[in-house]
Amino acid sequence: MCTVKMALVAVSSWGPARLVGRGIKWLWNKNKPLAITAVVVVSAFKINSYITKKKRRNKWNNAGRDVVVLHMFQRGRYAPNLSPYVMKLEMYLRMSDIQYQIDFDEPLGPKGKSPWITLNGEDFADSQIIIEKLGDKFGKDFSNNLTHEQLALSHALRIMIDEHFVCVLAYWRYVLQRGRPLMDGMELPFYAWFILPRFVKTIKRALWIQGTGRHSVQDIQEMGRQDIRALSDTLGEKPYMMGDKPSEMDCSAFGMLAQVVWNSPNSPYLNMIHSEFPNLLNYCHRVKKRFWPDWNKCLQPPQN
Ligand SMILES: N[C@@H](CCC(=O)N[C@@H](CS)C(=O)NCC(=O)O)C(=O)O
Repeated sequence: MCTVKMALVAVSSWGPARLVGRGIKWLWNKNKPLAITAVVVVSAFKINSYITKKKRRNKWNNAGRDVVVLHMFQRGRYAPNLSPYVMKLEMYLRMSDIQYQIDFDEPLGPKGKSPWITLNGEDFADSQIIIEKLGDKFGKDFSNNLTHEQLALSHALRIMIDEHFVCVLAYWRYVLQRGRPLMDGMELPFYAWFILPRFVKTIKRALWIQGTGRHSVQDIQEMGRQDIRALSDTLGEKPYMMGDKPSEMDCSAFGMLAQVVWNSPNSPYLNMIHSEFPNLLNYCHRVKKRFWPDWNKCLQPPQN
C-alpha cells in the first residue's frame, strides 16, 4: 500500500501531470482498485514517453560528427515551412553546405521555440544565435566582404524583419485571418481546429503586449508597407540583398518573404509585392531556384 501511496505522491509532483495526480487521489478515496489501475496506466504512459525521448536523443546524438539535426515543425503545403525562422535557418544550412538532418518529432527546443538544433550532442536554440555559432564553428562568414556601413544596414534590416515585420504578418495571419493560413498551409490533424482558437488568443495577447496589436489595421498595414519598401529599396537591381553574393541577411529576408509570397494568399502584403515591389518577387524566385532546387520535395505532401 505504501508503494501505491508513494506512486500517488510521485504522480502528483510531476509538474504537468499534477492534475492527473489530483484526479487519482480523488479516485483513491472513492475506489482503490480503480485508483491503482489509473496509477499503473499513468506510469506506463510516463515510462513509454521517457523511453521514446531517450531513443530520440540517442538518434540525434548519433547523427554523425558535425551533422546538424534541425528540429522543426512539419513541412508546409506551399512552402517548406510556415515559420520564417525555420526557413531562415534551413536556408543558411543550404547556403553554407553544412550537412544536416531534419527532425519533426520535437519542434520546440530548450527555449520553447522552433527552430533549434542538436550538434554533436549539444542543443542550441534561436535561429540567429545558431547561425552565428555555426558560422564560427564551420568558418562560414558570408558577410566578410561587407563594409562596416553595410554590416550595420544588414543588422538593422534583419532586426526589422525578425522582430518587427514578423509582428505585422502575425497580426494578419492570426488576428485578422484567425489562423486560417496556418490551417490551410499545413497538413494538421482535425483536432488542431479545436486548439486553434486558444493559440490565436495567445498570439493576440502577445501582440497586444508587444504593442502592434494596439494599432489600427490601416496603421499596421502601412508599417508593413514601409518594411517591405525598405527591403525592396535595399535590393534594388542587385541579385542579393547586400550585393552580388548572398549573405546571412538573405536568410532572414528570404525566410520572411517566402511567408508572404507562398503562405499569405490574398494578403495586403502579397498584393504590395506584386503591384509595388516586383523586384522582391523576382528575388524570391531567384533564391528559391538557387537554394531550394528540391522545393517541391520539401512540401507536405511532396509535389513532383
Ligand atoms: N527568435 C527566435 C524566434 C523563434 C520563434 O518565435 N518561433 C516560433 C515559430 S515562428 C515558435 O516556435 N513559436 C511557438 C511558441 O512561441 O510557442 C528565432 O529566431 O529562432
